[in-house]
Amino acid sequence: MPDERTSYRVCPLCEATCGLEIRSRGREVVSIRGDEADVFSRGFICPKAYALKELDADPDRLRTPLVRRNGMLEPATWDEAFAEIERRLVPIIRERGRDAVGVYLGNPSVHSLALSLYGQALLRALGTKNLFSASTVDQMPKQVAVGLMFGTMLSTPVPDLDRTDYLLVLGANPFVSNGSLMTAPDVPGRLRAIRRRGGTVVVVDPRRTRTAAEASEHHFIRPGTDAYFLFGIVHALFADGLVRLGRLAEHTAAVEEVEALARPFAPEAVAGRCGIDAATIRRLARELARAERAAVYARIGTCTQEFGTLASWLVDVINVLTGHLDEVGGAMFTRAATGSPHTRGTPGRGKGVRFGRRRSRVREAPEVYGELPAACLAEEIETPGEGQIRALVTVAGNPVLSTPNGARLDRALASLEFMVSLDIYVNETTRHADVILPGLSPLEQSHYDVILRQLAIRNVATYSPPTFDPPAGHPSEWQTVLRLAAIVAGQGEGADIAALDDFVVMQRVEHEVAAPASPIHGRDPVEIRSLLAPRRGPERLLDLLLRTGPYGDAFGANPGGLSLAVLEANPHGIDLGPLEPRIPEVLRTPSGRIELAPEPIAADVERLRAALERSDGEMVLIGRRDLRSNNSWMHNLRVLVKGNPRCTAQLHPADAARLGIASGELARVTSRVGAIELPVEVTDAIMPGVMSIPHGWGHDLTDVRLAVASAHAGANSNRLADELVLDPLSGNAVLNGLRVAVERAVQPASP
Ligand SMILES: Nc1nc2c(c(=O)[nH]1)N[C@H]1C(S)=C(S)[C@@H](COP(=O)(O)OP(=O)(O)OC[C@H]3O[C@@H](n4cnc5c(=O)[nH]c(N)nc54)[C@H](O)[C@@H]3O)O[C@H]1N2
Ligand SMILES: Nc1nc2c(c(=O)[nH]1)N[C@H]1C(S)=C(S)[C@@H](COP(=O)(O)OP(=O)(O)OC[C@H]3O[C@@H](n4cnc5c(=O)[nH]c(N)nc54)[C@H](O)[C@@H]3O)O[C@H]1N2
Ligand code: SF4
Ligand SMILES: [Mo]
Repeated sequence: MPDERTSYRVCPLCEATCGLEIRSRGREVVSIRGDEADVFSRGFICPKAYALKELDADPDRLRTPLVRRNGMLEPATWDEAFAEIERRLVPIIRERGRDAVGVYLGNPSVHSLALSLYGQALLRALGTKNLFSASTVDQMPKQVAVGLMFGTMLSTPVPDLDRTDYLLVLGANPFVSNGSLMTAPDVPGRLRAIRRRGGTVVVVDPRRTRTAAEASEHHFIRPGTDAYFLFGIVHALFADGLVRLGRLAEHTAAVEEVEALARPFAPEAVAGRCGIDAATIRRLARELARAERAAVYARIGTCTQEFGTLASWLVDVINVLTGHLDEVGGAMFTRAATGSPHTRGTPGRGKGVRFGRRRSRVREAPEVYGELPAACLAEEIETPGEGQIRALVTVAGNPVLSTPNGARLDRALASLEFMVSLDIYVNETTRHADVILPGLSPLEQSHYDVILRQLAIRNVATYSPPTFDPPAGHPSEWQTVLRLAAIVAGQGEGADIAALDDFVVMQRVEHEVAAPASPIHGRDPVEIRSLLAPRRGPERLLDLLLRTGPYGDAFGANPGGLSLAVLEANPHGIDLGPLEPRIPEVLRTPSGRIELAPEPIAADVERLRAALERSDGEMVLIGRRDLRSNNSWMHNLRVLVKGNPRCTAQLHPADAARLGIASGELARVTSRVGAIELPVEVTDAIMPGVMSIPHGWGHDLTDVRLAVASAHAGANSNRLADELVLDPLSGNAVLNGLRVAVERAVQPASP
């Protein structure tokens, strides 16, 4: 019997970055526990981490490429799979141009070290304008708002959780999600600590969530109306003389413009629309302004809605107006070890961001950060003409379940000439692929959260080597990505991957030494590359990022600074300290100031004002998350799906009585685009007139190879979400606040 071994790694499943202690024997996982010595998580984990053992062993997780032959996906060798891609994809590019190939990047491409570092190489090689990602069913409104206000797509202030005394939370349920755009292990513990030290947590949500239940106070809000509520606070801050910019005054532009924009939104004017009374809005404004250390934090409920960008913007407007932005205990900017767009370039000034440099072909939706709205994907596949998508590459995504009007996209995918998926399952999306290239088990990959650590509430760096070697002959995902890049670049399926990797690194090194603000500016790129030897792949790129980052050793210029070798010697992570004030240095706007009323956002306020008197439909739909679920893709693990069904429609008792539906009975829910049936759960934790259905379910489609998930199929809430309704500034889908009709379904005959 092989010896038992203990190794440490960071959990890659959500944004919380918890440290794990993994005991293994040979290729077998013996146990998974929280790593008590992890400098950030101190032993905290959630039930999903244990499921890594089952994910690693899941017989449905793909171990070999699949190639479609006579209509069936069949196992193939890696060479056969790449040959098939070359044979089918290259002629499409040659005959119809690069835009004929669409790309969809899913959520795990942000969590995977390989995909976050090498994804760009594939996109560059492909050169398509038809790029889509899960960002436009998620946080794009926040990225648009902070880009315009502070200058880069990742200039997102994060609440300084461990030092704040007052936190206003909207549209987030971190007791379940473990936090988002706010990387921190054990957010529940950190929120409880705020109250324990005498502070206040206020939650605004149409549902009394677990986070709300543990807060100091909770207010129901009508879905989609956060911008009204937040403008009400802004109005009150000005009207009651509570605006106090402090140190930020000289760094902030357009404060008077914000005051003017807020004029139609007095608390009394918005109270009826958002369902929170004017006195409460005024009191919260006052409490926020008077608290010494306070922050407003909002997440997906405020992004995936009709006024997503406005709501996301107003959150930081309030943080600025109350003097809490960039202050200890307020909303602060991370300084990540690998650097970020706001640690590079000239401190305090930059190019800012621009959108709409081109538009989507069919709906003319503006491009945002180089992407088109995921909600446009189906129409770009279906609509003939120059630039029509005829082939698709999906990378770690399941848009049939995660993007609006999933049924339409499902049909569109079936009409493609060719589809390649990088994925680990045959699921609702990848069942349409002609070739599937499997990634590895999370335990067979190295890990570093290059992106999430840029949004962390502390500056922390942790590297995890692979726990197990990949199976013989199974390439790491960065190698798969590079091989695919070589094929679409016309270099053939037999290209030299090591040489390509050298090329990718050399490009980055040359970029660094050419950048005036880089700590290795002017150095010899060949010397730098030799100092990175003998590393390869993601480790080499990560080492480069760390050594040129804000704490880096700068290849000798800053002795004792960070490098990958230092992280390797510290498997429980390195704590680089709490967040520190960074204004003005962090700003990258052309003016060098905080743009409090960016022109595109100010122009959108009229749309909000025009809808002030509008009334909602009788029932509106919102989403929710579950602790033992992760978007669409972990339902094949028994430990996570056992017990009561999770995919239920929550309904207030008054609505249930009116509709004549009892708990456990099936409801039929209909929207403009479709209908689903699912069991009802009657609960007074939800606001009257609102129904909550989680997304990521609906595993009952033919040809998926998910034995466990299919037996716990649930219904796909995105069969209801309307692909034609977007937040106009960000192109983000509207997944919350959707009008639906609800009735009691014809009940199945009892057995
Ligand atoms: N109605 C509604 N819809 C929503 C949301 C909502 O709140 N309501 N939330 C939205 C949000 S926030 C998000 S992020 C999206 C998620 O949307 P997607 O990213 O499209 O979907 P996921 O369910 O995360 O699917 C991830 C895929 O990656 C695969 N995968 C996992 N690990 C790896 C790996 O290491 N390599 C590769 N190649 N593949 C891997 C899985 O098998 C799965 O197919 O859903 C969105 N959709
Ligand atoms: N267990 C688990 N953890 C996850 C995930 C998961 O699927 N499962 N997904 C991960 C991903 S990809 C993401 S992006 C994050 C998301 O992390 P969170 O943003 O915390 O996501 P949710 O738990 O869906 O919380 C959203 C809340 O918004 C509320 N809401 C809906 N509409 C509105 C509205 O109009 N206004 C307001 N104020 N509230 C509204 C909902 O009732 C819900 O409580 O979670 C991540 N973590
Ligand atoms: S909270 Fe997130 S990172 Fe932490 S153990 Fe759970 S899934 Fe993993
Ligand atoms: Mo997400």
